Amino acid sequence: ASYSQKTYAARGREHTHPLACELFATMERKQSNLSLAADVTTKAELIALADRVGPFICVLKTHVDIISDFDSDLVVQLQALAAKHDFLIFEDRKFADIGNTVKLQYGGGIYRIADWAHITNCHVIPGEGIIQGLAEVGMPKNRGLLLLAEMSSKGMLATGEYTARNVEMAVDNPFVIGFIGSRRFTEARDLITMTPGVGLHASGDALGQQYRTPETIVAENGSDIIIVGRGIYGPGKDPVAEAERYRAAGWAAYERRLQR
Ligand code: BMP
Repeated sequence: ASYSQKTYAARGREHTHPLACELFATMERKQSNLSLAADVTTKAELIALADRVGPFICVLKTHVDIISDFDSDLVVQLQALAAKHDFLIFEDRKFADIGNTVKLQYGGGIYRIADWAHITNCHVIPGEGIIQGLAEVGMPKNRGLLLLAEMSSKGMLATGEYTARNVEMAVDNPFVIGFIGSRRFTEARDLITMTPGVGLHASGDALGQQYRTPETIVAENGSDIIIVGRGIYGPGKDPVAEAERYRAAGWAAYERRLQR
């Protein structure tokens, strides 16, 4: 049977990557396949949002380089919230350079991403060396990597042969736990798909974002985790009510998929 026909709990028991086991177990415990894309721009806003929405999510997705007052205390506080609310942290860094450079970017600089982000991601434009460079830093820390096999935005160029090469590289590299993309890509091993561009509130934004529903993404396409940002915290929204709405919608779509 396809991995998308198996429960998250069973996949967590059988997975070979300890971080994937932890992620699936968290999803099952919280009955949540929802990740919050917390694209707010100050420390205080990020901490407040993560604390309010934390109970409903399995993964907090960050862009630390948009925080105007970033400091190492932010990371300490995010880690405390991850422990309090039982979620993992995914820094959406989208590395895209040669292996040697991304090693320095991932492990060092101001952000020291590998020290606190359970998950990060990269483009494979430079070739397989980018995965090897990131793995040298992340593997000893038990981190996991997602490849951007597709994107959600209008006119994106990650299609066809490029997407297929992403899938081959993911299958071959044990540091890779999955993809950013719109569907399940392979049964070669249990790679997790996380999908941004999910929304019940709009069909897109003015800058090319395109939204699909949890039902399409999880029940029909076999993706595992929905990533929702402005649908939860956008103008006029109640983030707690929206987070619970998206959590319930994502979980219901997962349950329907198991029955298909
Ligand atoms: P929103 O739901 O507010 O549109 O936010 C989507 C989030 O997912 C953003 O943080 C964006 O950087 C990220 N994202 C995306 O939208 N499309 C992709 O293909 C890859 C992404 O990481």
